[in-house]
Amino acid sequence: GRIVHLADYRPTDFVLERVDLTFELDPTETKVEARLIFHRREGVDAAAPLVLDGDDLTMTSLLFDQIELDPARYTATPESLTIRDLPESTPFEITVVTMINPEANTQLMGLYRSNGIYCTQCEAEGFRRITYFPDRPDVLAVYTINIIADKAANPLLLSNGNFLGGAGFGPDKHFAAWFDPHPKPSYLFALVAGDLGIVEDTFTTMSGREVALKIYVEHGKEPRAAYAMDALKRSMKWDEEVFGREYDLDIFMIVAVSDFNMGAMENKGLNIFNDKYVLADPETATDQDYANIEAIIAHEYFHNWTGNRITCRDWFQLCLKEGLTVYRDHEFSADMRSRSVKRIAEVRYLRSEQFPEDAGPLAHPVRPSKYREINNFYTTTVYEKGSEVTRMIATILGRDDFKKGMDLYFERHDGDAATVEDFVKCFEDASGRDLTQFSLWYHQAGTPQITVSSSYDAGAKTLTLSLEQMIPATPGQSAKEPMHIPLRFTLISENGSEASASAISGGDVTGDVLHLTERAQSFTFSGIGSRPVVSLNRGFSAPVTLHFSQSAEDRGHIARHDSDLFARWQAITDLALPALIDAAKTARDGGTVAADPAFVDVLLAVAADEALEPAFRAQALSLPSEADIARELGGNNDPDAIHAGRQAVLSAIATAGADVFRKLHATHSASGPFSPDAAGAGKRALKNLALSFLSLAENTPALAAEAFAKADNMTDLSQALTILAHRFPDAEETKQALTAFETRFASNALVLDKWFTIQATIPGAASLDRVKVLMTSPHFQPTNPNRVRSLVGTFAFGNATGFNRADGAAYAFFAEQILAIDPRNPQLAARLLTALRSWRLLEAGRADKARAALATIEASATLSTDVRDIVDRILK
Ligand code: DPP
Ligand code: ZN
Repeated sequence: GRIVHLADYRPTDFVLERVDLTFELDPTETKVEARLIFHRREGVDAAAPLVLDGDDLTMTSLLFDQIELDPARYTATPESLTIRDLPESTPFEITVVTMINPEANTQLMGLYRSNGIYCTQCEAEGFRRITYFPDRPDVLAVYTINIIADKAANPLLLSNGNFLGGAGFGPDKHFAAWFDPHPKPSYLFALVAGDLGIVEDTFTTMSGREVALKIYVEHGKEPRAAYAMDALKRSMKWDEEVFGREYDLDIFMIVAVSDFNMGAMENKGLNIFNDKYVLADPETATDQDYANIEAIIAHEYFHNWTGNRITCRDWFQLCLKEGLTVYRDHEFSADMRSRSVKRIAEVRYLRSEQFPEDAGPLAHPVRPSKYREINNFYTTTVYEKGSEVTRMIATILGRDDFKKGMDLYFERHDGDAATVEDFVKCFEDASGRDLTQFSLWYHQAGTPQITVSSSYDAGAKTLTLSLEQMIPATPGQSAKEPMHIPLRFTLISENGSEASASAISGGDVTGDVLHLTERAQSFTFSGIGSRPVVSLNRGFSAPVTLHFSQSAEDRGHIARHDSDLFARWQAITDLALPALIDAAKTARDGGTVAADPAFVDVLLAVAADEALEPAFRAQALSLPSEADIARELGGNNDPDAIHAGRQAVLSAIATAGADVFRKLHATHSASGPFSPDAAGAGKRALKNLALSFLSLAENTPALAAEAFAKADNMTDLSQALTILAHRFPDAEETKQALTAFETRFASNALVLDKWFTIQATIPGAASLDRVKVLMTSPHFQPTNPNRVRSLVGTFAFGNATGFNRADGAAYAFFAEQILAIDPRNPQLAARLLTALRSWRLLEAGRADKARAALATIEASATLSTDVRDIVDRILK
């Protein structure tokens, strides 16, 4: 594929006025008739041809104003349709007929069949696999859709917008017509046909309109859609209350399908979901599943305004809809749940997924300036860092001006295909602030590294905070400009209260936000009576890495006293990381790991503190992950040593805290009836962590086996199974539990994904053979992305010791898998392959073997553009 550059953007030569599509659905021979009305854009050369995008298309007929077009006037290939000699200014109609094969569409882009259901996925460039079209987000048109299909097999015929009507069509078929009055780009088109069950409800909007809500799932699964429906109604209400956004059609539909490359898709009025993010009940869904469903239902619904009403001018602007919409769904979940705990989870995810991306060969700016395959830019940088950038705008402007800016954005750009510059301008205009320097966040890749030191002058009663920012070089960007970094802070005095300064010099400070704008900058606070402890980047106000050599005492002080729970958790993490790094080094040198008793004391005090919410305590007890440690070590890494060191620290905590954990487990085991809410989830998380530590302290599978037998919900059940499998992989209890789980959920593919994941992530070199055996299980379907991700994906992303076994056998296996998946589903293969993005941080032996595996992929002559793009960049 060729490289697309942002700098080359220009509008289309022809304006698309309207779109009429007629689908005659057939599993292998679907006929698509597209009637497209265009006119030449003013000022465009009269000789310019109309060039439409295609992907793997077969055209059977082409009419111009309803008359067959002279073959001399057009050129059709599977990838494009070019039509010449077109009218200078009058509108004209092109009628194209293409034949497509939904059954054979294993890429899951365009129109395909999943479990007998016809469905579509058009973002980013799937529509061109349906018909020839100006398939780009700045081409907005009004669509009318006709669907004709066999009536018995497809009682349901759905598309975007409002239902116009339907009737019989010959003896066995019927048709339905849909009209979407909102102009939209092709990536938001959707069609669904088949036989599904339905859950219905209504929502009355703030202006009093009644909206019909419909969630379609496989027959028999209707009860498992209740939580999704509840989350949808809460999302609709929240968007009215917090962002003033009302829904704009008479009907809102969600369809759950079992084969889906992504989480979900925000098609106008007809969201299509990976069923994993719709279906839940206590018996089959974990608390994490419930939280994901709530967040993703909200995310896709919020796209109706941030994405659909205001869309992107081009795919370089992807963060305009994704970063902003992630920010909105984060705020929603924070309002529905515990804000601090939600923030901790977000930051954990950002650090474990986005920071490595930003530090490796795939690093790219939040708004990239070039791409070879847009599918490879649905990244944590665009989504998660994009959300952080939006959050920083809110932090810099403050709540009121941020709201004014959002209101202005909705007012000014409704109906537009907008850019990041348009978005930022709204906040500048609303607040009067200059965001020029701030905008570097969109353009410079790499996680800023901030070095901080503080010094207190008792005589002068001043505290000086010196900061220096460094943005590491990233592919294509060697030199970086200093950025505008908003850091929330407080000064905590000896007695734990927050000290206030009478004056500040050296830089801009607004409220509790310190604005770092220079490469190096010192802020002096005066009127400080005694040496305070500085708590910096509270709430993770900026997505940066702080290098602040605070003493363990100071960190302990923050961990005990900060009024920001996030900052307390961060302080515990800052205490834990050096201990875990030491442990990894000691384990590597063959020494005996000893955990710092002071750190263990802080941790156990938090665990036992009944004044703190259980979910927070669970977060504190979930030490930094092996990936966190590897990132911090930053090179020459040995995953076995990291794992062994971390396990030794966990054992030390378990032994020292056995009584605390026994009590926690007992207290929270006798919980009342199941509720998926945040409070219930927090208690279960704490209880299960206590069980895990206790099992370690007593070194017996008996406790987890008992918990497995008693569990009355999937969270407890899967946690007990995880403890058994990960800590006691060879125990008889573990074998029995794995078999019992498999038998009990044999007909529930989504639950069996957990069974695959738990086994694929058992630490140690033996897991490779386990994964190979599991791939031969009748439950494993190699064409289903959820199955592949839960087995091969979690092995590669979530099993550092197994995937990185020293002999390189897992890399070779992985390369084979990528090469096998790629011809079927390039998007899935490319996404999996990113698991090797940090191979250069491994010690030399493993790094060589990883490179060799990557080289076998690169050597294939038939790679998709998706995989070619990733492998080239990873090896560069
Ligand atoms: N636009 C989808 C989402 O993130 C993904 N294609 O919601
Ligand atoms: Zn999205």
